[in-house]
Formats: sequence, C-alpha cells, structure tokens
Amino acid sequence: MQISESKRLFAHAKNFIPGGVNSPVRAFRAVGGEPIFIKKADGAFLHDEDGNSFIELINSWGPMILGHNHPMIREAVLEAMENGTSFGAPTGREVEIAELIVSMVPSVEKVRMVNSGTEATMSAIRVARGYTGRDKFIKMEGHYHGHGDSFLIAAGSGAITMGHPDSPGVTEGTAKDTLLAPYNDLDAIENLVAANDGKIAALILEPVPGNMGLCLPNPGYLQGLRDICTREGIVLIFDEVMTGFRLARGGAQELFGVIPDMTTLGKIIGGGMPVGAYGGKKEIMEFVSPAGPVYQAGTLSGNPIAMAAGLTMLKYLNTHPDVYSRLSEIGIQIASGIASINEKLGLDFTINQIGSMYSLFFTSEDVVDFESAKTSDTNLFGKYFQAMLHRGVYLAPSQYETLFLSTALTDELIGKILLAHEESMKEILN
Ligand code: KE4
Repeated sequence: MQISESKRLFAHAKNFIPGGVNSPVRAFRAVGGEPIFIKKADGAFLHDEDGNSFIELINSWGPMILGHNHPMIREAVLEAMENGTSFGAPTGREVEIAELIVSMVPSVEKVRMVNSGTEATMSAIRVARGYTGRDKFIKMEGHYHGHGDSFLIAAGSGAITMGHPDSPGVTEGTAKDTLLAPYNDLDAIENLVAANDGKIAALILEPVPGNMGLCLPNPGYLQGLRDICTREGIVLIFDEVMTGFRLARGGAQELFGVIPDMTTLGKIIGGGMPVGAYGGKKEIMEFVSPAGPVYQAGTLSGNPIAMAAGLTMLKYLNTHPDVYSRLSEIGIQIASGIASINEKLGLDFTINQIGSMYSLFFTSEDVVDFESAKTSDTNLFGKYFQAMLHRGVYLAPSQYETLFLSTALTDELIGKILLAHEESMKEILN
C-alpha cells in the first residue's frame, strides 16, 4: 500500500502540531506505523491522500451513523451557509433542536448546547455540584468523559492508549474529589457512598462503555446505580456521548429502561459538526446560568451551521426508527461472523457487541471492566490493525476503543470485512 503522501504530511505536521495530530489516538502510537491522512469520505469509505480507499468502522468515532458525506446533511449545511456562519445570538434552530432532543431522550427536560462531549461532561459535573452543594463525584475506572481535568484519573480511550490514564497536569486538589470504582461493581459504589457520606454530588458513567473497548452492563447494574443515587441524593449522569442516538433514539437509557438525572451527548448530535449537549431534570437544569447561578458559556454554542447538520441528523433518526433494527442486524452479522471464523481457526478471543457497537479483544477472558479489558494483548491487536488496514479495512487504532457501524455497510461490504478478518488472523498468528 502506497502511503508516501501521508508520510510526507505527517512529517511536516509534526513541525507545527504536537505529535502531528489534533487528537492523540489518531497518531497510531498504539498500533505502530504512521497515520493515514484522509482526503475525503463517502458512505462506508475513507479515501486517503495516496488514493487508497478503506471500508471504515470508526465513522469519525461515532457521528457518521448514516455513513459519510450524507447528501441530506451536506445540503442542510450548504443551505445554512447562505445565511452566514455564526451570529453569537439565539436562533430558531437552537429552539427546534432543543425541543427535539427533549422529545427523544427520556431524562432530558431541558438541554444546553455546547461544542464537544468534553464541554458537556465538564458542565454536567459543575451543575451537579452546584445543585447539591457537594464536591466529590464517582467515575468508573476505564471510562472516558473527555479531557476535563477531573476526568483524567483512570481514564480510558486515548488516555490509557497513550499510557497516561492519570494525566500529568491534573492537580492533587482536583484529583481528591474524583472517586473511582470498577464498572459493574455495585458493592464498590456502596463502599464509596458509606465512606463519603453526604459528600458525593454525582456519579457519572458510560452506561455502555466504549472507551476501554466495548463492555456491557451486568443485568441489574444500571438499575442498582439508579437506586443508590436516588437513596443518597446523588445526581446520576449517563455519559451518552457515544451511545446517545446510537443504541436507540433515546440512547442506552431508552434501551435499558433506566433513567438518569442528567445526560451528556455528543458525536451523532452534530451530524459530523462540533456539537455537544448536556441536559436533564428541569429542577437541576434551572441551576444553569442565566436561569440559575452555575456559570457555563460558549462563543460558538448553538452555531447555526452545526445546528443545521445536527437537526437534520436527529430529525432523520427520530422519524426512521428502522435504522436501529438495521444497525443491530449489521452488528450481529459482523460479530457472529468474526466469532465463527475465530472458532474455525481455533481462536478464543472475546467479542462484545450491542447494536452497532462492537469490540474484538485479544484475550480469552470475559471483558466486563477495565481490569479484564487490560488482559488483552495490545501488541497482537496492533498487528491485527495493520493487517486489516492493508486489506482495506480501517479500524479504531487502539484495543481500548469500540467500533461504530453505519447503515452504509452493505452485505457485500460485510463479506469483505469478514474475509479481511480471516486473512488477517491467519497472517498474524502464523
Ligand atoms: P469530545 O470532547 O471528544 O467531543 O467527547 C469526549 C467524550 C466524552 N464522553 C465519551 C463517552 C466519549 O467517548 C468521548 C470521546 N470519545 C473519543 C473516542 N473514544 C473521541 C476520540 C478522540 O479522543 O479523538
């Protein structure tokens, strides 16, 4: 595979951008080789600067649930551009998307638009602290809630991929208010609550975590968290930046029937443009300035171009619920196809899949939390990543990421993915 233009661009980029990329996991540090520079994308394909094309299973880390460069999104953006790109003043579209989000996401009675998932989670924790008057919050080991200081403790995604789950630059003063528990362990939560009586403002988690690779909640786990938070007056926050509008119209909270007090959203919500949001119960959201005292702001929050893209995406998902059954079919087809190939090859690797998200772990252990995810052979994963890339399939460049499928994947493309998988496994294990 010819990648001279990507290599040239990467070498040049490193003169001006730390590590040559604007988000660490893109640098391929965990999988070897150098990043591919993308020129364009459409449907299920990425096309790089050297003319290579890839069937892709990241979809911009989630947003491209309908495939890349969807005509209806492109048209909506171009139409909005006619009227200008940013006003810094309220617009009708912001009201329309807020009303739609409230109608789609069960926990959201009021919502504030921001520009990223990180802004959403940072803001949600601040509001929960302002609402309860308490300082501490609980996060799960291996979960990733963006790069806000208080979340970069035992963080997943790029933080663990780069080997810095506890990032330098986060002060002791900040870290002391972040309490950690293993995912899928209710006893650990009870112990933290007992040891910090009346001091915990919030519990935030990825209800279906994708940032240590994909894990599933044990039966009753999410409801257990709900019950503890209700009993203790702790604000339960579902970080649905990944799962929101992906696992169901109303995200994981709709799928599992457990309703948090607040929800953070991102990725799909912007249709590929920079958008995040946080929302929840009216009585909590009324604490947000200017309605209440908790300050949060943003120059480009509710940007008209981003709102046009996001509104078009959400309107489609809201009126085409069949998308979710199709995405689940695709997820099951790929995961079961991989499982049967692995069985034929005598391989006992773990696959976790739900809807249009899945992860292949290079471990034979069940992967139910951060510790079990970390038993994976990340070197072997790196070889697999490169073998698949050279066969035209673009995966997330880290074992500690989930894959995101789109409706652009046809049966023919799924067949190509499974063929590439079989050939790659034979290559790396011989
Ligand atoms: P952003 O600030 O990257 O928009 O969102 C942060 C975030 C918050 N919560 C969850 C559950 C997330 O998955 C994310 C971001 N996800 C990563 C992928 N694991 C973004 C990719 C990257 O960091 O480049």
